Amino acid sequence: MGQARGDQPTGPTSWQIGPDSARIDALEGAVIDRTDPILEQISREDLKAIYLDGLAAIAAAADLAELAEVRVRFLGRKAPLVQLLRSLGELPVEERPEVGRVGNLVRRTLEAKADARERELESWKLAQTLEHDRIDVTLPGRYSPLGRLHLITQTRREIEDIFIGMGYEIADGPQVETEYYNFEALNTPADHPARSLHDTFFVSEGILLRTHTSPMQVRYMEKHRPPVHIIVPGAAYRRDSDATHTPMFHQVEGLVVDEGITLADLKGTLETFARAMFGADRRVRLRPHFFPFTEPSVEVDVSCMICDGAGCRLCKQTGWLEILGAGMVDPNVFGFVDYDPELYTGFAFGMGIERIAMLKHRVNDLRLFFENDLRFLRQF
Ligand code: 2NM
Repeated sequence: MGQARGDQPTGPTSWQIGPDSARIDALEGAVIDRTDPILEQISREDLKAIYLDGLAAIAAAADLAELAEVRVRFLGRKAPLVQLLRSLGELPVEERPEVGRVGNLVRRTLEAKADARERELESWKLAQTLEHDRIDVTLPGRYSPLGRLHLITQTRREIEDIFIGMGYEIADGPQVETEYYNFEALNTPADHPARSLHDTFFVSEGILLRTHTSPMQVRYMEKHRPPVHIIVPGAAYRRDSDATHTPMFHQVEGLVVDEGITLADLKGTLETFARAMFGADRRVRLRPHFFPFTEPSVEVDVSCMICDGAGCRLCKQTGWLEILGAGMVDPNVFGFVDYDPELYTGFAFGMGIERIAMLKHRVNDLRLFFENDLRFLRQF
């Protein structure tokens, strides 16, 4: 009990008033205030000691947990004061009224002091919390730079949206392929130059990085019967590296197979695409070409979006810009996927996303797409 009197009290009063002396004043005021009217009413030394010790301990309680202990020590069931009040019957008859009255007064007073101290500690704790958790809501926010999609991704999505609008589905598949899907099933013979180590990245015997996304179209046809309307976007790889070729590039290939599909459907489809991508005034022309997997095959030009066909530097005075390759699917390809070439015809096309993006956004160097220079990327 006496220990509280010797302890240096810590806590709230120093925050409220300032230096340590204030806390000591608070404690000593409670302990040695000889003018406390209650003291005059207590004649028994033990009650007086309990009262003074209690006052000191309450004043010295530095936090709510300590105060709770003090309450148990002075006011709990086993506290000497409470024991004394409970055993009044064992005292001499003449002492009972005095001990009962004064004891209860001491108990009520200590309870009131403890309650007051509790409120004080609570407001101190709140003030501490407020001080500690203080934030300055007027500070500027943290800048977090906004990213954006790479121009190739933006362009890919734009192409996808146009074909989705025409009822196509999007399919994608592996970038590491077998020679069968990449060449064989696409009617590309073993002696074709594209199949040489010189032009294609081989991973191992018969396994390679796809040189176009067409192998996925073969895979799709194996699993689905006509009608087929798909586009296959994705990366492709060729052993090429110069101002207009990078070893990895991006493609969107399209495939439509059904009864009665003709070259006119191909031309109408590509015209719709070209106008959605490059402007409503665009015209499209087909020039004969050769691909192993289509017959006939064509290269497709769009009227120049700069000069509208008059001739300018972009179109090298021709009025036309090549945008993709296409053709009617070779019946041999249908043979590989068990489609009846007597029943079905189809068209296919393939475009480079980089090329479309360069034409649409007047990008003059393919390598800009892969250098990740923010000065370039931020422009789109
Ligand atoms: C092109 C040009 C022409 C093409 C053909 C096929 C398939 F799987 F149906 F045979 N897929 N893609 C094709 C046709 C691709 O890219 C310039």
